[in-house]
Amino acid sequence: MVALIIAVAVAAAVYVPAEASAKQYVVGDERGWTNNFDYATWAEGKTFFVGDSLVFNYPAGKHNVFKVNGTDFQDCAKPLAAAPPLTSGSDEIPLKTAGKKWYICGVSGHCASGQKLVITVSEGSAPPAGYSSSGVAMVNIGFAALVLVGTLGMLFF
Ligand SMILES: *[C@@H]1O[C@H](CO)[C@@H](O)[C@H](O)[C@H]1NC(C)=O
Ligand SMILES: [Cu+2]
Repeated sequence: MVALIIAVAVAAAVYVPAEASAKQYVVGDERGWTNNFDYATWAEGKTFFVGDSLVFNYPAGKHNVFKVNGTDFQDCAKPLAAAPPLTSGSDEIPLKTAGKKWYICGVSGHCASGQKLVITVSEGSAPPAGYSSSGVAMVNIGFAALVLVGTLGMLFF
């Protein structure tokens, strides 16, 4: 009986959806988007994938979000002819492409005091090559067989 429970638990653990779902990252977590916060440390250890999104939360009017390039990020310079900043106070930015992404606050002095975020977005967390839906079917069949064997086992032993 214990063996059955273990077998079923293992089968259930194996049977998880293969595709990780898109994540929504609240930049700065409960601190939100603010100055005097270390966003490098916040981003450390996080792996961003295409399809994920960032949410910048702040009191509207106090801050804003400019998407910039690496040079402007280093210099804390607002982009010259780029798109206007996001200003809603709850700005969601979908991560549509892989690569480095840079964001700064355009309010005077804020970027210099740390209100800047750089992340690296990785290609989608798609199933690895060679994986196919038949793999899921096999696991399903295996799981059903386990349940059947387990049920028979309980009847006969
Ligand atoms: C970054 O953008 C600025 C304009 O805001 C531009 O002058 C500069 O050449 C760009 N740098 C790179 C590396 O693309
Ligand atoms: Cu700011």
